[in-house]
Amino acid sequence: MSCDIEFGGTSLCRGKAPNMSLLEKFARYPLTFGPSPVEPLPRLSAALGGKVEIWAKREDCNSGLALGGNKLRKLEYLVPDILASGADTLVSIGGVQSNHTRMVAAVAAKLGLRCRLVQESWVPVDEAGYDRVGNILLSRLMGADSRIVEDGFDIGIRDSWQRAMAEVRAAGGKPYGIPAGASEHRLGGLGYVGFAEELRAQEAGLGFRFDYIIVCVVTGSTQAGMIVGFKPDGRAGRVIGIDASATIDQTRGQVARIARDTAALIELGAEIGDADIHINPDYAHPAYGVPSAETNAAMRLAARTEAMITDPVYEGKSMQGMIDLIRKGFFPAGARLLYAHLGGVPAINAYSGHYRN
Ligand code: 5PA
Repeated sequence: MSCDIEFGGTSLCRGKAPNMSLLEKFARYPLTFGPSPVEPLPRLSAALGGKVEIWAKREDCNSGLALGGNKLRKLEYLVPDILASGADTLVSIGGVQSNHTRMVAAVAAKLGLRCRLVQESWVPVDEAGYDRVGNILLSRLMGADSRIVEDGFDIGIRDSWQRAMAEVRAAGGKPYGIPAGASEHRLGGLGYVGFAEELRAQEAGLGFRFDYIIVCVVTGSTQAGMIVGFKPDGRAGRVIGIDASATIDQTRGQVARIARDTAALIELGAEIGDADIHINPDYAHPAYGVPSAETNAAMRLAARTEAMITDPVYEGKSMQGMIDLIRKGFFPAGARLLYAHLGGVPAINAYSGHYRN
């Protein structure tokens, strides 16, 4: 893959990231600060009985681009392909409060491209400001052409997105399509393979390995990439996906397919089996984008013990899942857990009514 963007005399695309052996042959365009921080959460661990040690890897603090988050790690591997395609407009899709579309808007601004966003009505909310604050506000600020449509929640390839690409073409533009969460994209799983390699290097410095990785899952390429990345050290099945889609069969199918395609793409040399894919469906209720009382309690606990802010759509649900699984004794005493904080905090502004008291 080619990349000819230069700044200050250095190429901004690195064909080979340090210690990224599984990804050596893929070009990467840096959008993040570098390895995201790993930090202990001692007060949260103590509040939950102190039998397990909880740490977090702060993907929410990974970049200076529009508040960062997991999508940037994925998009780092799409940008060389975007640049090689000669496209002038990025076209992507998500809900009204999509973090992913905010990140696509950020990448477009950074690359000097146009951006067309389809914001579907994924969440049945009626909160004042839902379509004005948080993620959509930031996307508008970055110059994206963000248009709200009525279609409901679905993580697959969407007609509304294909129509938007046709409209860009009809207007004389050259679109580059990025599906929801960058998941159904050939290169969408690579970023989180890199997460696993990055963590292994951090673990070497810490002098121990994490026993479990807890991660929120919806469109699937975050967990799928992790499964592939942790397969070589035997931890694929220790990646505990907490579903926030509430359409578990579709999410599970998408994770399995992306994991297998990504493993083939990087020539992993190992099969991804069913035992490598662990997704817990118990915390997505009552619906995608709607927090339960337990979600809000989990968000409050993380905020009040560690000042770690999570959102009601994604990370609040994986926090809820981790807390409940700890309380139920799912993890053996002494286990070290790594909570992957994937970002998403801007959306909390669209849910202010939940947190007034
Ligand atoms: C999202 C996704 P995957 O979609 O890769 O499974 O990741 C789930 C996830 N945490 C977890 C945060 C903060 C997320 O934003 N967000 C989507 C979006 O449109 O923002 C793709 C759904």
